[in-house]
Order: sequence, then structure tokens, then C-alpha cells
Amino acid sequence: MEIIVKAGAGGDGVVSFRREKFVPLGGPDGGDGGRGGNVIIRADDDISNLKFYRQNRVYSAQDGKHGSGKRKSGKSGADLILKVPPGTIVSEKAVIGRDIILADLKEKGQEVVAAVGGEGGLGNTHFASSVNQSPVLAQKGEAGEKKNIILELKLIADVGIVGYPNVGKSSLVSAASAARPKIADYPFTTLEPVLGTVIVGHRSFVVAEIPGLIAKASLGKGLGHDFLRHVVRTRILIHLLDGDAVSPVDDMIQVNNELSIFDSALIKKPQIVVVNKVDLPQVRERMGEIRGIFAGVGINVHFISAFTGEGVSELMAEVLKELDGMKPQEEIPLADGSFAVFHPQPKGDNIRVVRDGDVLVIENDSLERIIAGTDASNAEAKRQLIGLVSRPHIRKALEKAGAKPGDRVRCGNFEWWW
Ligand SMILES: Nc1nc2c(ncn2[C@@H]2O[C@H](COP(=O)(O)OP(=O)(O)OP(=O)(O)O)[C@@H](O)[C@H]2O)c(=O)[nH]1
Ligand SMILES: [Mg+2]
Repeated sequence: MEIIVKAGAGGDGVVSFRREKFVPLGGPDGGDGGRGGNVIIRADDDISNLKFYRQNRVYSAQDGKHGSGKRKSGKSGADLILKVPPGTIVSEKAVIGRDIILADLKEKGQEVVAAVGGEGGLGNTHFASSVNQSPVLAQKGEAGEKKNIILELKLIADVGIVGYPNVGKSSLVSAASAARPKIADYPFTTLEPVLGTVIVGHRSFVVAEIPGLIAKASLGKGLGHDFLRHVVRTRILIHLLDGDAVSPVDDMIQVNNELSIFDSALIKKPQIVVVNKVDLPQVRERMGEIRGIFAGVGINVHFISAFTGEGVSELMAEVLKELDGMKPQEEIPLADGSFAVFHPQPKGDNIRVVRDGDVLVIENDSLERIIAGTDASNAEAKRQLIGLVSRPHIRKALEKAGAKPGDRVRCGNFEWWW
């Protein structure tokens, strides 16, 4: 699910002067703009899927209000809080290369700031100095961040059912839980992972059918690629085999290869190997042979029929026993090896100078916003702007870029002679 989030812009700072009785020219009292609201993505358990986000594509937080006279700051824009189900991975879509994972919101209450609101602009009070007691400079509010965000709900299942296409994974989910996935006699019937809750006595656990595992799935062919990431989070795998396949062992090896190519950690997960379709006479006949082949490589196989239910509850009891015997789940890194960390981009107040033909262009957000927030058609304001851009740190940056007296310099839409 892809959405666009837009944080609020900061409100503008204003130019204003005190008006008091008997004081002909009061000092500056223009207030600052309020900051723009953030877009926050928060896990909450009163929402169970991401369907809500199909309605709209763009989600915007409120802008900050402009400042006003009497040093009154503008009100901050309200944050926009987007609720997502626990288990949602929040990534920023990269223009090139891998998307960046901003957060892995596993539990209710966890949140991430997906787009930061713009700073409010400074009012003219901030530009007063001993040499400029009537500043007519003010700063425009900063733009809010805008990002393309990918929301992805990860399965939170204890047990993953993997296996070659058409082996009966959906049938097993259906036999063991109340879930009713589509079952059909062709491969890739299941296009998205299916979850089911299995109840054993007074206990329960969640199984998930992982669809589309075929040769080359790990290379992004077939459907499996996306879903393999889900497997990472399960604690145990049921490796389901079709007893009627030409070689169940070869099928198992192929699927295991896929798992290990995708992420070598997957192959270390405990697997319970299960041969399905024992209701078929030709499979029942082969049981001894199949058992022998697997025993030869040290694997004890279970036999079931997802169709008639034979052996299914015994298998689920075995799965529960295995889960109980495991240590509590430790932190699992995401499939691509990255951890869920939010790296805010340092905004930096450094001054960049680039050349545009004959003109040297100063790039600095804070300065550009002062220019945008000031009325440079006013001669006094223009004079004050010149004073501002003649400060030593800007002078230094220009000199470093090779500026010579007489060069044309620009910042925002303001141009002057150096
Ligand atoms: N005889 C018999 N047929 C079965 C059994 N389990 C599944 N089948 C059949 O095998 C076919 C595939 O079953 P599914 O449960 O859809 O298999 P799947 O592994 O989920 O398949 P995909 O999602 O397409 O990969 C269907 O025609 C089922 O009726 C079983 O225990 N016995
Ligand atoms: Mg299926």
C-alpha cells in the first residue's frame, strides 16, 4: 500500500511595530509563525488491516498559523495521526535503490514521525539589532516534509506452512482452523498469505500459508518473493509435501533452496516435515517407501490427509509441543538485514553556493525563507536584506566559491551585486 504523506508548512513570521499612545515609533513586535503539524504513523489495535488507506492517496497534516503583532506567535498545526494495525512496516519509497525502512511498528502504541512539519518563520523582532532597530525583515514558514510511504502489514504468525505449489497448504489451513481459503486443483491458487488460528485444547496459535514458493522465487520470479519476508517472522515451519508427487524429497529440496537463497536464517528454523494426501491409495501404498527415504536423511515425517482430516489434530498437537519447547522469541531482524530505525535527515544550516551561468546562487533554506517573507520592493527592506546577506559567514561561503567583486549573486528571488 503506497500513500503520500505531507506534513504541515510552518506559518510565516510577520513584520509589525508596537503602536502605543505617545510613542511615535514603537519597536518591532511581529510574532513568529507556528510550526506545521507532523504526520505520525501509529500502531493501534482497533484497526486490523490497511484497507482504509485505499480511499485516499494523500494524507496531510495542518499548516502552522502565521504570526501576528504584539509578539503573538501563530498556532502550531495539528499533527495528523494515521492508525495502522500492529505488525505494519513503514518504509519510505526510494527514488533509486532500496526503500528505506522507517519503522517496524510491532506493538500497539509504537509510532514513527513519517513527515516532519515545517518550522515557523521568524517575526521581525528577531532581526532587531543595535544597528537595525526597525527591522522590516520576516521569515516565511518552512515547507513541511513530503514523502512517499509504503505501508506493509507483516504476518504475525507462529507457524508458516511452506511447500511446493498445489501440495495442499490451503487445505491444511482449512482443516486445522476456521479460515476458508480457496482450494483448487492448480498451482498458485493462493495469491496472498492466509492466516488461521488453530485451537488445541485451551491453547491456540496462528498458522500462515505462505503462497507461491517455486524455483526462482527468491530471484523475484513467481509470487513468493514478497511473502518470503513473512516467513522470517514465524517460529516454526510446516513443510508440506504432496505424497503423490514424483519425488517429494526433490520438492522439499527445491523449496528449501528457495528459502536459503532468500535468507540463510530461514533454513535454520525448525521444520516439521509432513506428507499430505494419504487418503489416495497410491500414496498410502508409498508410505513405507517415503518414510524410509526421509529416515535415511534423519527426518521423521508425519502423514496426513488435509482432505479427510486424518492426522491433522495429531500434527497440530505436535506443533504446539514444539512451540512450547522453544525459547521466547528473540528480536528478528528484517529480511533484508536492516533493523527498524528511523534516521531523521539532518537539516543542516550550511550554505551552498552553486553557479547558474554568470550568477552565483546561494542555497540555504533559512535565508531563502527570509527573502521570501520580506517585501524586497520596499527600499528599506531591500537595504536590510543586503545587510543580512553581507554577514561574514555568507561572505566566506561566496569567497570560497570564487566570487569576485562585481559578480551577480542570487538567493531565492533576490539578486544583488557582490
Ligand atoms: N486427495 C487429496 N487431495 C488433496 C488433499 N489436500 C489437498 N488436496 C487437493 O490438492 C489440490 C491443491 O490443494 P490446495 O489446498 O489448494 O493446495 P495449495 O498448496 O494451497 O496450492 P496453491 O495455493 O495453489 O499453491 C486441490 O485440488 C485439493 O483438493 C488431500 O489430503 N487429499
Ligand atoms: Mg493455496
